[in-house]
Amino acid sequence: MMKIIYETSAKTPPLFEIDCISKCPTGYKFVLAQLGKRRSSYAIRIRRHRRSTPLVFDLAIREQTFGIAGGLGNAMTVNDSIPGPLLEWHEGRDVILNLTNNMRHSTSIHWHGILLPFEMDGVPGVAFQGIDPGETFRYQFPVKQNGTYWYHSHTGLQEQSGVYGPLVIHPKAEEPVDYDRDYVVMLTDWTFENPLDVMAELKKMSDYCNYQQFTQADLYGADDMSSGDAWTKKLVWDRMRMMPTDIADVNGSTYTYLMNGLHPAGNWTGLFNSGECECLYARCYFLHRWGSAFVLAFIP
Ligand SMILES: [Cu+2]
Repeated sequence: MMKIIYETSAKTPPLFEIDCISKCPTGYKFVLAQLGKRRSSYAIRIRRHRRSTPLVFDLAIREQTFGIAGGLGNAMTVNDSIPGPLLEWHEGRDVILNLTNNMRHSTSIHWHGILLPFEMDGVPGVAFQGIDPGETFRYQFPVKQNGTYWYHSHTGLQEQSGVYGPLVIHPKAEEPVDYDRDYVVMLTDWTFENPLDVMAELKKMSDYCNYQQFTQADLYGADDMSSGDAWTKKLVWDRMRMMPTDIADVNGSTYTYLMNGLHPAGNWTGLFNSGECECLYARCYFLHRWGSAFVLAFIP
């Protein structure tokens, strides 16, 4: 698609830039500039834009009944999956992301932790208007970093409904480690409740998910604690307005924890061929998108 930027000010003549970067493999930019005050004198300048063509990704968000966490949920998906597709970018190359909204609500995608021009940041009400139903928004920016990141909707609680995905940016320089296989492990959570209901419950009672509330019996002390110590301990926590058992506001009472979209019984597995195991170096990218949890990971 050709993009025409029209720029005008009192001091400088009008400038038309025909950006052919998505079509032209050499990545040149044609600039049509007015040479004098007379309208008839224009010149085309060719400016080197960037060396390589941008990587283009087409993404579409829609609502659907989705098989997840051992049941069927009302989900919002990116390209019909949760998590959305793994996006692999390359440091030093531009990316174009055409995001189509096939939902009845406005949406957005925010590129978490990515250095980019503010209008590409994807935060509605701050950087742009959001993407209306039926619209396609084109994100385009140079990739200036490398590493493991993720993307997610920044509209309402759509992220909790499934609008997120992993993002890996390969470095410009040589990879710092040798490996035979690459695995991306994205850790997320799912609730069959409407996320707005979860939020409403939390606002009424922040510890509504806590099934290990303090009871009167706890004040009688236990084997290792006298009643006086139990009272003292309770007062210490009360002064902080906290409970010793409240480690996460939302927990497994409503959440199913997912690994690459699979619930624990789904048993996500990173496979390799037999015979490879002695010389195999697998690299794992761990991405943690849990709304309210902690992760303990063990590598045997
Ligand atoms: Cu974010």
